Amino acid sequence: MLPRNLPYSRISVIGLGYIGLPTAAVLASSGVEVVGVDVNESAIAAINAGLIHIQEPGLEVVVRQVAGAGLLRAVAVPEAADAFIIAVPTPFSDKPEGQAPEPDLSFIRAAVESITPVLKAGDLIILESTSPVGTTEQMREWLQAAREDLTFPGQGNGRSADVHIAYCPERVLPGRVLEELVTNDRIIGGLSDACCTAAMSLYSLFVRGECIVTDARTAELTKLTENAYRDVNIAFANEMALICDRLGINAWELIRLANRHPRVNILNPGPGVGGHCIAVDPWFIVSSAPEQARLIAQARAVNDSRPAYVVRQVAQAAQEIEKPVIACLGLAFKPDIDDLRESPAMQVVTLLAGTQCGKLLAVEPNIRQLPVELTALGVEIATLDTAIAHADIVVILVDHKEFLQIDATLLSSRTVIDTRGLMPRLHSNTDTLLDTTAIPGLVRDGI
Ligand code: SAJ
Repeated sequence: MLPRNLPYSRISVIGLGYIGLPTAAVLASSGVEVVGVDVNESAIAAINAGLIHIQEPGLEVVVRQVAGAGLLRAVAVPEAADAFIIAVPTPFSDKPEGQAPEPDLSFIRAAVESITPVLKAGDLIILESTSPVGTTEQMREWLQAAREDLTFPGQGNGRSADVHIAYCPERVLPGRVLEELVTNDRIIGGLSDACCTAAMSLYSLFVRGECIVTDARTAELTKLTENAYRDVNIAFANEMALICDRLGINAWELIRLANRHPRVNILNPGPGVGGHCIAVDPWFIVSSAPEQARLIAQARAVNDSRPAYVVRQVAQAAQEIEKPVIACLGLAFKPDIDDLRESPAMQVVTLLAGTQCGKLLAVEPNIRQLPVELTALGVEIATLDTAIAHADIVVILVDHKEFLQIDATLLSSRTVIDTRGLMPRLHSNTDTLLDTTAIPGLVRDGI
């Protein structure tokens, strides 16, 4: 039986990807009817059968329950609803060298245009997609142009406008989406106070964190700031790793010691920053304020230079060995996920294949098949045991949980290039120390 007094009887979620589908499922499990909309026919079919087309722990169980109970349906064309949540991608379009990439709002625009025919007075529209400052206001202009019969907020009619509009960014971490959707605080940026109130009542259906109200522009920049902050901090760690390499100091040890200070918390260096958020969102700030966002742009450059740096280290090690076999451990953009998109590990393996410095074996416990682009380059997929057994050089690109179980003694006769600081964690398993004298600096071995 449906709970009584729900503020919205039907909510539509436009875009059923990594954010939209979990949001739709969690909303539906609060008892409200949810209609999900997507352009991907196979995703629609899967969801209606209670299955999922993306990987996220625990999601399939929830989707199966709510689809089975008739609370979640997926369709291709939007239907009338009381509230619409837009969760579509905002990629950036590449620009010539030296210019900041520009955000591409075409998916948001298409989503807005798809709901205009079914929009009615009293509806609420929420944008969750990461967006440059001003997008929510731009959305209002598109809506107003398409529906002159309705009034929209922000034109001196905030309280009385027919339709409410708010920007409420998603902030969940892939791998912990179901938990973070409920427990994270939410920023609610309305185009008017009434919009904030309307959006608040929607999120109160499932959010147990605090909902904090602001205006739409501040909410848009808050989301971008969070990811730019993380990018800049990772860039600092990556820059310290470079400095350590230069000075012959172990970066992991350095960071561990510096972090013993009560007000220092340096992040981890790595082979680069992957995923669809942290490596992208800072550009939305840079493109809005290029003169001011100098540190943010520089951090992007530092992080983007990491894969090529790792490749140079491997190529140098390979020169010392005749016909080397190189085992690349991990392809995903971070640990314990199967997502290879925008992955620095993929970039390293692809660039390495281009150097033809040795035979490449890739180990990725979270996928069944190697991506065709790597197969085409002659890279072979291997199990962890086989790869280590045959390798002259082992390149650790992702700290997947499977790799934490590696017997460190098996690596003692190999050159190890550890981009994730995994080696010290192995040593604590085995109490075995490897000979690192041939391997200066951070990236060659993290001991
Ligand atoms: N990374 C490092 N060193 C670190 C931490 C991360 O090199 O110390 C790398 C990872 O290996 C990965 C990349 O950064 O390649 C990004 O991973 P992540 O775990 O930092 O972040 P995402 O992209 O999975 O999720 C981020 C989160 N944002 C923040 O933590 C500020 C998440 O909360 C957002 O919802 C998400 O972006 C998003 O959708 O915007």
